[in-house]
Amino acid sequence: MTETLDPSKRQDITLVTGVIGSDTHIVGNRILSMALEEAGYSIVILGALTPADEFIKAAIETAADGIMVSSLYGQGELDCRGFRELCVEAGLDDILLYVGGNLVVGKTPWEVVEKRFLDMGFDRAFPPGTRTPEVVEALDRDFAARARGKRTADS
Ligand code: B12
Repeated sequence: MTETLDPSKRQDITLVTGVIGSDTHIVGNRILSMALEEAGYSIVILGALTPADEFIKAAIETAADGIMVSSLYGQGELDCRGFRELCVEAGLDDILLYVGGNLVVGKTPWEVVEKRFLDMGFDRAFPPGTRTPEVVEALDRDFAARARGKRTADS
């Protein structure tokens, strides 16, 4: 059986959300932020048009446990390049990094796109059309795994 986080523990976990780069697509990020808040997680909402270093600054200031990056406008790969390295430079070596929205450009298969973001150091990348209960479930599993000293539930 896969271990999952006790929902009462979600309030102890802080997640930073935002839309990276020059991307103005705010709707999905807002829905995601509200769903995570409703699930009980503590959410720091940066909104649209957020430079990479603003995510990291906010994560340091709030002692965040994870960063949820949204990207839809097709520049996600460029905007997210070096994101994990920026986290490491700032001392956030182990912070959980998720990315989602619409990361696919053209007809590139999802598996190829996903691998690119995982290779960049994101712990999980989510395909277009991901529903919020799936995100809550992944967070619950990963934070339960982290409590046992693992990086994610799948590692
Ligand atoms: C509405 C819209 C716009 C609006 C945005 C209004 C606003 N301020 O939000 C406007 C008209 C401004 C716009 C502009 C542009 N857009 Co537009 N837009 C869309 C559209 C139709 C819907 C996006 C949306 O709101 N979806 C609804 C929400 C609920 O879904 P979502 O964002 O995917 O979020 C869900 C999940 O993905 C997930 N999720 C989201 N973020 C994250 C993060 C994490 C970590 C996780 C786990 C999950 C997660 O949770 C959400 C809840 O289920 C899409 C096409 C589509 N049908 O998706 C194109 C689309 C995103 N746009 C596109 C493009 C190209 C543009 C422009 C570049 C067009 C242009 N040439 O000007 C500009 C970019 C402007 C900019 N600088 O940002 C392309 C992107 C293509 C790509 N990825 O390669 C799309 C896919 C259209 C297309 N098929 O070509 N757009």
